[in-house]
Amino acid sequence: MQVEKYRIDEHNQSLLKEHQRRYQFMAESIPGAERILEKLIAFQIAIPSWALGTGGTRFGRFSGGGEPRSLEEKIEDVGLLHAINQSSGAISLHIPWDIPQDPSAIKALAAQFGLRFDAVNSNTFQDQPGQEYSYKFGSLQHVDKAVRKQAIDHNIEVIRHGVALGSEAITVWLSDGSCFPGQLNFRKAFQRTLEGLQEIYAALPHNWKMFVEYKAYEPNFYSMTVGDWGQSLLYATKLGPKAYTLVDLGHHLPNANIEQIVALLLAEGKLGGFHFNDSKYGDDDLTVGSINPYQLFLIFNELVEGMDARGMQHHSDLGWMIDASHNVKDPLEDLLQSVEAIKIAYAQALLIDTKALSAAQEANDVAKAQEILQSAYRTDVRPLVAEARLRAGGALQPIQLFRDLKVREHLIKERGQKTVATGL
Ligand SMILES: [Mn+2]
Repeated sequence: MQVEKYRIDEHNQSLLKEHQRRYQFMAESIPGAERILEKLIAFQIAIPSWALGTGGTRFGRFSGGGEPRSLEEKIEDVGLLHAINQSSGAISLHIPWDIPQDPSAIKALAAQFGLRFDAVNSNTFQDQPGQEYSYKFGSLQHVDKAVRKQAIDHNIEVIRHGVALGSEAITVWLSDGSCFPGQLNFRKAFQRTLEGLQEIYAALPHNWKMFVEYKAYEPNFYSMTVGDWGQSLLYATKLGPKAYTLVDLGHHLPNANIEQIVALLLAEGKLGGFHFNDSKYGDDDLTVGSINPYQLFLIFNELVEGMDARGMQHHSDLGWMIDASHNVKDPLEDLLQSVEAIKIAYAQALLIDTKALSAAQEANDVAKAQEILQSAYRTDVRPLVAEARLRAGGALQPIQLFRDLKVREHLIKERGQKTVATGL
């Protein structure tokens, strides 16, 4: 299904008067509203190919119907989101779930929807049919050299697929670790993993980045071989200038101060990118901003401050990706909500009076510092974000348009009720 431009225009026309009233009121009270709008329009968030269908949990999976059956249909779905919000102009693929049979045709299809390919993701956390060696006891950390070689070769193959599509980064997330004390020699596991990553790193094209993603626990419950940002930073530092740490918001122990982690990684020039999601307890992969929008805002505060301090381009110098899973919502509505939440947090962070905040910090004026942050956080920036969408050619109310167009009903008619997104 494709969303025709006139449907978006009709939708916007019906809401325009009320929107303009709200936006005008807001623009008058915000210094530099035009500058913020430009940044919001440029800021694009990559949609992961695995989040377009119902994810389910290890207990069960309840399909919503009309899920994409192929890579082509996944690209079509992201194109649909991008047409509606003009903020999802990239897709992040997962190999082997999304191996393109004809890369140039896939590239052309994506370009037709205005999409580019963000980081490609490798998979050594499950065994594929016909695979020679098992990853049951890890991949790059494995005691058997043949298993390690298989994992290295797979990652290099993922880079090759990414090159064909114009991607410029690989995200390596390893499920390696141990479930019980004594199972693993930590030092040897680290060393073997480092050596494997070094071989993959050596295969990176000159303009590529490698993102080393960490995770505190699960699927291993006693130790993870890339378990936290310190370990990831250690690998990335030893690997070299093209290696970076990737922060997935759900991959920390409870109450971790993620904004502080972000600030330090940025200061070290080692923050590569983000996997956005939200959580209450662990790696819950919930809709971005659904549980803790204040934390998201505080993270964006550090991102904006830290990137500005280093003279970085907000929209292009880090990888911005969603990594979520949807069990009870329509995946596409969930993704529209996630993108909106990210843009709202970003817009709020852009409103912070950084000079005044810095002065309050220098004066140890704690109450003032809090007032400055929360004054930005408590500003309803939705008219600003909607104005950015409108100027970019998107819809004023993405979810409303999605429902008015009966997108899901159309997709079910096209693809069937019982489809299962490939890879899930
Ligand atoms: Mn992730």
